[in-house]
Amino acid sequence: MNHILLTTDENFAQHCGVCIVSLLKNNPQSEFAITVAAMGLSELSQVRLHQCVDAFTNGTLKLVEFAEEALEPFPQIGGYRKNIYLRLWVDEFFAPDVERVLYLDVDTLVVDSIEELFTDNAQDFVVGAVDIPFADSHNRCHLPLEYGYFNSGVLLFNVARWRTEHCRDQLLDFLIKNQDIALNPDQDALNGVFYRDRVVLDSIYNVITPYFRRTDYRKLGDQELDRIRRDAKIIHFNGLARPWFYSCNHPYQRKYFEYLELTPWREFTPPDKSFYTLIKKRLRVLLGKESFIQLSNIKGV
Ligand SMILES: [Mn+2]
Repeated sequence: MNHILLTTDENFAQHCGVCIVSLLKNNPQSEFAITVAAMGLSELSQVRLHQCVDAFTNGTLKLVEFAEEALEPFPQIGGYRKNIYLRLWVDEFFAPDVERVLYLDVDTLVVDSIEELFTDNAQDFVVGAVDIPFADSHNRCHLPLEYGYFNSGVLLFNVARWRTEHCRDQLLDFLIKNQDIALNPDQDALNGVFYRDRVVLDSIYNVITPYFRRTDYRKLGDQELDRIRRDAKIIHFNGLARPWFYSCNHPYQRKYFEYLELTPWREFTPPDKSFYTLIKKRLRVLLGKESFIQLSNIKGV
């Protein structure tokens, strides 16, 4: 049984449902116990999330209503909502014998088997995560240059160590000391505190948006770029690349809408959907102005 954590609010409930469907559909050989922690999720969204899981035979769902008071000591930084910190309570959402949990941002799609994340024997880590290439956040996070800076949208938690080493308290301490500089609050804190205790996951487990832009990561070399695009297992629509906006030209937008069809949110229409947006979108490609690459072979059933 593989354990998964997602956190959401009412605004992202639909994307949470899409993410869950992508996970269950593309991992038919694996079984998942999914926990969704949320604050203020409507009755309707709760029912719908259950329907997403019930449509498959390889998953169960536990919904946890998170008590907001627990967030009080955590600083509110920049424009971020405090619910970004919910993932840090991973130890409280699962039974004491659960040792490993995969956290997924709800703006991700799982497009291939992720079983390997749960079957390897690595124990010597607090968290597993994927590097952000060319990140310039080292000074800010007091991070030695020889360590990579990771994205916190996909996190493999060693919950056993999370419990015994009081990791959440260590992060709170970092955040309070660095609240003026921690631009990406949870991510900076996780990097700043656990860089020595991180296992580096292959980039295919968190393929962030720049990988699908034509020029952003060119310095990685064609071979590595092609490999990551071809072998992608988890797509992360981070930054401004929101596939639920019609104007978005991310190559995996099509998959988002395919999985959306399998959820009770299938009636959703993007707020910016219009003939005008369609023409603009097509023109950007025709005129060579589109920053996203066009991919004909994308992953996911
Ligand atoms: Mn994200």
